[in-house]
Amino acid sequence: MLQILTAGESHGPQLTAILEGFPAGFKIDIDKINFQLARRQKGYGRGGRMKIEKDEIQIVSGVRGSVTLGGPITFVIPNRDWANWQNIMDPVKPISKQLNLKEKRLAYETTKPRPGHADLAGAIKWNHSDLRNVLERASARETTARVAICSVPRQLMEYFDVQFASHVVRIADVELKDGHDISNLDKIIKNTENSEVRCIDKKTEAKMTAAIKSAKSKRDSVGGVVEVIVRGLPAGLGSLSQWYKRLDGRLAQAMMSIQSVKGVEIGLGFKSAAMRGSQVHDEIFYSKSAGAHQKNYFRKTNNAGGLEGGITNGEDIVVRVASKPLSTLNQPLKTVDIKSKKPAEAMVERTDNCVIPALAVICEAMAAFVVCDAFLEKFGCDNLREIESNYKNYLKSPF
Ligand code: EPS
Repeated sequence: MLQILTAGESHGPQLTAILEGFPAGFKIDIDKINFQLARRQKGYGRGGRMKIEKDEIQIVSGVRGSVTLGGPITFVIPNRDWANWQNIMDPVKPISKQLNLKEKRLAYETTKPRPGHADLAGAIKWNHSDLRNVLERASARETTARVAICSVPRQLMEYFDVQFASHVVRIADVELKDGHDISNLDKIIKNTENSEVRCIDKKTEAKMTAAIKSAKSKRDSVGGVVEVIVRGLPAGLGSLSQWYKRLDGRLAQAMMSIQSVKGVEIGLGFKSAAMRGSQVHDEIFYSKSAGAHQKNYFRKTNNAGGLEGGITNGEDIVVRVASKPLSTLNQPLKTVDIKSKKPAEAMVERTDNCVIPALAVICEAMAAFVVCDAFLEKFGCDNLREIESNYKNYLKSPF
């Protein structure tokens, strides 16, 4: 079983990520990991923090000469912003007595929880009177660690010819027209890398950018929807034998765990509820050209999003993920001061206006982790040689 753990506060010295259960003997490409981190940092609507950070990993365990050893793999990503927070966030020393005005605000104006944020729920849970003790870990800064560590399973999947792509299909009320063509993944990848909102259509891109700009001018934030596509996975990953083994459920949990996410759909998703069975289900065909990874069975439609019975059917996995607008607002909503219990305005922290382009990259990373876990379940997880041989046998075996 593949597992990831992350640690670190948003303004602490570093983020740490551990990957357990990854096979030995796989050569990882460090530049490709840092490339994923750079993709996550981009996007129109990001705030001031991204001008400070330049995320890059340091590998501290589980790898020797770029080749995985079989033990836990640990990455560390230093927070450059830490230099500005040492007086407040030191893991050992109490908050410094010599703070400037800005530091004082960051250290002590932390009793007015933001509606929609983890502030209040986390404070009640852990009995914290200082909301910074909650928000530092709740922060989506944590997704840096996820994207970094999930690049390793992603590279393994790419080695087995699996492709990952994503694009933004909605920002606020601007939506990419339904029925967009996802047949050419290379084109999607190229177009999204050249778009500051990761949208494949230039006209929609302009409208999305305008929606972010307009919200920003009103000191507001916007949410959106991203679509992730995973192509080339063999049929038969995941299982229907138990609820927790179903791959659609595992993907949904991974996506829902990303900060701000409020909805996940697979394939047609919610739309299928309003349609008839005859319109929804993907008819089955057989052709030698369909590919050994799906035993030559194929579909002309993919409303199921590549998953039936919680198991891959060899078609593209298509997952859509919806995020609410960020909850840190420069025009604060009403709240209650947890110290005085009096009505107040929610605290204001530096923030982004839109993180939907980054969400696309984070969702790709989580998808890579989940499908790699299922792949290793089926084809072995101790060493690359064994996995390659099992996979080759699977491709050759007739069905
Ligand atoms: C975040 C608030 C902002 C974001 C941060 C997530 O950080 P700061 O409070 O330092 O301005 O920039 O995202 C990242 C740092 C990142 O790397 O994505 C929040 O409250 O979730």
